Amino acid sequence: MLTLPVSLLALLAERPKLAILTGAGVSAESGVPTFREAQHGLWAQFSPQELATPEAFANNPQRVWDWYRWRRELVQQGQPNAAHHSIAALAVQPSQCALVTQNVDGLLQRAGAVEVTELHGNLWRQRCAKTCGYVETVEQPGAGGPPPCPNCTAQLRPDVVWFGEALPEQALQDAMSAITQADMVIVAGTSNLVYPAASLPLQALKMGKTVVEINPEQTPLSSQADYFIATPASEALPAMQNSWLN
Ligand code: BJW
Ligand code: ZN
Repeated sequence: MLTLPVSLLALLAERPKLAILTGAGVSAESGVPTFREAQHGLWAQFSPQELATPEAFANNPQRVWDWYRWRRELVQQGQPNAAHHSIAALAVQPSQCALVTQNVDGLLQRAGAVEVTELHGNLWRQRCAKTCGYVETVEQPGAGGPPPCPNCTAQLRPDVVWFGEALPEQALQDAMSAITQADMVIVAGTSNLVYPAASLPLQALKMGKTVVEINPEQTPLSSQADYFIATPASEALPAMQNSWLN
């Protein structure tokens, strides 16, 4: 059983308002690969320029679509893990604990979380690749190529944020407001390398919030965070949940 630092346990017992920011590491134990890990990360096998940019989709929509279908299949086969369940339990009252994720897998929602700010979109939505504004949710990975937009002549694309694209404005605003309202910001399972998401913990530090990082590996945030818990999220988050709820 993981023992958290005594001073962190004492802080948690005061029931601070929380904001939890998550990244791919939180879903790793559900069998969903991370991006930047040297052995198993998606970017060790695939080129982000060829799969996660608007240019890649324009040049080879079928290739990009096939890759996203495979990613949907992986997520469909996985189940929420102990970290997702703890986060969902912590956020039963969203006014006391706000959730912000970079993940597109929907696993927090499958664990029961109702209000999740998604900074990078969601794999289970697709939208018009042009500007007509059509968007739909899907439940199955789907077969074939990118479907035609029912509203115009374009194709549909995954409703995720690719490199070089702006994050959804409302989601960024909600993330900032989650941090502003929190006393403690928990940053779990992210390499803290992708901006603007990586700037959120830095802003929290500037605002004087207590920042707790959970990651088995060091990141650029680790030396600045108030607490760096070098443990998998599936162990650290249940331990934090116990102290906060009791
Ligand atoms: C565990 C664990 C366990 C493992 N428990 N932990 C130079 C400087 C600054 C910025 C830039 C720059 N050059 C370019 C940029 C901008 C760029 C960027 O930040 N690039 C950096 C890589 C340098 N950013 C953008 O382009 C963003 N847009 C933008 O800036 O727009 C500007 C604009 C404004 C106005 C108009 C137009 C434009 C968009 C970024 C979009 C990112 N998209 C992706 C793909 C989403 C869709 C999909 O999934 O396919 O988002 S990339 C990928 O990275 C994905 C993730 O959400 C994101 C973050 O990754 P994450 O979650 O941190 O995963 P990993 O793999 O990096 O880390 C996992 C961690 O978990 C590791 O640390 C492990 O140790 C840990 N771990 N097991 C706990 N059990
Ligand atoms: Zn359209």
